[in-house]
Amino acid sequence: MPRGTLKAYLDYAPREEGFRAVALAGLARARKAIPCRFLYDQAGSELFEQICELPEYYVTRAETAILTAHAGEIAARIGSQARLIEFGSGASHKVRLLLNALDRPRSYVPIDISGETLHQAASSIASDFPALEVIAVCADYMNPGRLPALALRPGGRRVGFFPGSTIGNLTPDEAVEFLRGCRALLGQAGGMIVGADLKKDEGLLNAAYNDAAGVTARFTLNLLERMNRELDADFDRTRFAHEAFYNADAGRMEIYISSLMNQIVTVSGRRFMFANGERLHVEYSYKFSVEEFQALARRAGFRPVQCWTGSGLFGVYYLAVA
Ligand code: AVJ
Repeated sequence: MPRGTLKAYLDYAPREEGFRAVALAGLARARKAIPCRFLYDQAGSELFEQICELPEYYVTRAETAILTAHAGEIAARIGSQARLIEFGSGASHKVRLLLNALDRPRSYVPIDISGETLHQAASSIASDFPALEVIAVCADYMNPGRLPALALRPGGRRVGFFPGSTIGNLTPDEAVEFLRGCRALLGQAGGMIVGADLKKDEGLLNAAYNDAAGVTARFTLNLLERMNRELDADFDRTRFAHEAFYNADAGRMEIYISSLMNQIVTVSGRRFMFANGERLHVEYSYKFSVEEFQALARRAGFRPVQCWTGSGLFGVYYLAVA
């Protein structure tokens, strides 16, 4: 095997006609909704990168600070010669903090649906960590139970990595389902490192999703432009607004596109009515106390081992397969 190159690139991406079918079904519902994964086309991914730099959006900085400050302790928990599997690896930035701290990691398996980004990121990791076996898997990581067992179950201890509070996009029941799938993939001796946002002052939360520069609004409303580009839709984005607020009872941020007037929009030749003030749901972002998140992990068959919270804004959890 040549060192410093990708060992394998495996393509299990669904041959998606997906966006059109899912968007049309979501717009036809009594409560209109489109799943948040469709926010991340090229433009949306670039806008999300900008969100991560916003003064109000503490999430990425807080998690990176924790991974940086505690990389040694986290690496000690993971142990030597581990196989690291990242769910939704994107540009593979954060994992470098772990790889630098780990004792002789054996392999890194980034899983991401976005093939081009995945290939670039995995190749770059492979050349920067020549002793590491890098196996890139292009697939929908949200169904870990259905991932190709052979590629993902190489010998050695397997540890999952799921940073970024992406788990907060799922409802608690969905998150438990997801973690159960991970557990099956990781096997008996396995473990999991998960980043999940903490509950905190509502003012801070609302500011983080309603930034003064309006980047988050552009990110949300890009979904309308994506429908215009890809689904022959005729949304006028000036007739809609980004709306984000903390729902304290449910413990989550709720993000919507709301209609500023009564209007009819055409998508793929089908007409949809929006009433003034009607909302199209695009995202939940759940916030957990340490106890809540650890209870959720237990429901999924994990034993919470340790949690790092840094300055108290964010939680990084080490979970062992129970
Ligand atoms: C990428 C899901 C963690 O919920 O904070 C940021 C997405 N949406 N601002 C989050 C997001 C609006 C983000 N996650």
